[in-house]
Amino acid sequence: MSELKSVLAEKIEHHRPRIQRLLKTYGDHPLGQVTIGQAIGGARGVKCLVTDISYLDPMEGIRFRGLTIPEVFDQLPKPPGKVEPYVAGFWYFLLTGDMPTLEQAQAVSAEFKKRRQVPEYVIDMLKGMPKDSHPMAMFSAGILAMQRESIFAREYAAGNLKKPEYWEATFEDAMNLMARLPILAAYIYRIKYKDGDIIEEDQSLGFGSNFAHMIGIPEPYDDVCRLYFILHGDHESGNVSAHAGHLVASALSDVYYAYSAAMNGLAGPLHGRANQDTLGWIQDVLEKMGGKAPTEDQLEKFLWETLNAGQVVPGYGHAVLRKTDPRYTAQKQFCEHYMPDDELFKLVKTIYKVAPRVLEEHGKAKNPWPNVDSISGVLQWHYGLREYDFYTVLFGIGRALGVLSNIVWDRALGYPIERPKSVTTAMLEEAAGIRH
Ligand code: HAX
Repeated sequence: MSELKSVLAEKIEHHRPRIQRLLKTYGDHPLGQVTIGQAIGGARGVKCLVTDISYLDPMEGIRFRGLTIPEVFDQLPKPPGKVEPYVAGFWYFLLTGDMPTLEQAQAVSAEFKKRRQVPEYVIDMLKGMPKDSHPMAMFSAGILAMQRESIFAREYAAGNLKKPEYWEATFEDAMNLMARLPILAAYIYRIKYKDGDIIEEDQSLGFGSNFAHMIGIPEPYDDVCRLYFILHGDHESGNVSAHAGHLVASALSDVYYAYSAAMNGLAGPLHGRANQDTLGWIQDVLEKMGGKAPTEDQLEKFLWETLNAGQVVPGYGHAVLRKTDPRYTAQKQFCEHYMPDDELFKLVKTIYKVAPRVLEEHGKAKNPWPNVDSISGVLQWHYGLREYDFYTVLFGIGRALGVLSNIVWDRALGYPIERPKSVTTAMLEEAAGIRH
């Protein structure tokens, strides 16, 4: 058994009685009331999911396993000579809640290397997809195609697993899928945009570096990748991708089914695709300006045009956050340090000066501040990844860190199949005392 798995096994043994006690002794304790507004309004704020992987405070932003973003980046071990930490170390941290040592991070990195072969039939299938398929459709299809590799599905069907052991087969699946996602994504990139001219993996390189190598972009793009994957790792459990993954897995569907479903949710313009749309919006503005950067007044006009056309300003607003997303701030700091003169970055900063004011005046968005997606594409563009419909796939690689950690824990703690109750409109009217 790997060290990560045995540490995890210990944590799980320790955690199980806490959940059992809460359920048995305090199961009827209320956590709040659900209002009619929440039932109609996408369950906003309803507390009915449990996770210890991350917590999102509306004012402070995300904490991973109790640590803020700067604390996580400060404490995670880094590959020698690199600026950004091991993604494998972050996976260790999310799964166990323990900050790994350099050796522990490197051990997980080595384990990922052993598991990262994407089967040939997946590559053939991707090559057979129409050229104009969205890369997220290719990503989701590639993950789903690998379902036949699931150890959990095979062992479960053979009747070999007892409930307390479900997590172990799920952990093996999660390790395999996690290791393969960057490889799958790189294949998609090369097939879709580079005429199928595939760059083979390099066993001397880890999760982020090998991805950068297979995409075909030199250093320091590997650091950008590690930063990007970690920042997008998790955002507690209620967002569409995390929730979709949890929901599908709750039916004891394996991680391939569950993560493919999560990616279908991430592909939506109100969720992960906002990073693609942000770059698209900025490019539109530049095109209308004949390539010149707009002034603040001109930007204000473009923002109003977008809003008056009934569209959202991509990269702004959030369902939970009520201030600037610290994931935006972390990327901004990277840009300030490594690419302060980049024209697009300057434009993103100008948008930051104007958009919150315009959104406030517009009066609809509860949060006029930028989220993670308003800046992430600028880094990619700067370092040479300019096919911006691919950006959500990058998000999808990172998001697996949180979603798959959660699914391993869901299995370990025996969380049941999810099944909230629906009501009819007439029942809501009756509850409100409305008479027809
Ligand atoms: N531009 C214009 N209008 C916006 C807006 C924006 N950026 N953000 C919210 N609104 C509007 C909503 O569309 C809604 O309008 P209606 O009443 O007409 O339906 C109203 O303001 C209230 O919405 P809200 O309560 O503030 O926000 P929601 O919780 O409903 O939605 C969203 C949160 C992130 C989906 C929303 O802010 C949005 O559409 N933002 C733009 C897209 C985006 O950046 N998405 C990525 C979010 C981060 C993420 O998940 N990344 O994956």
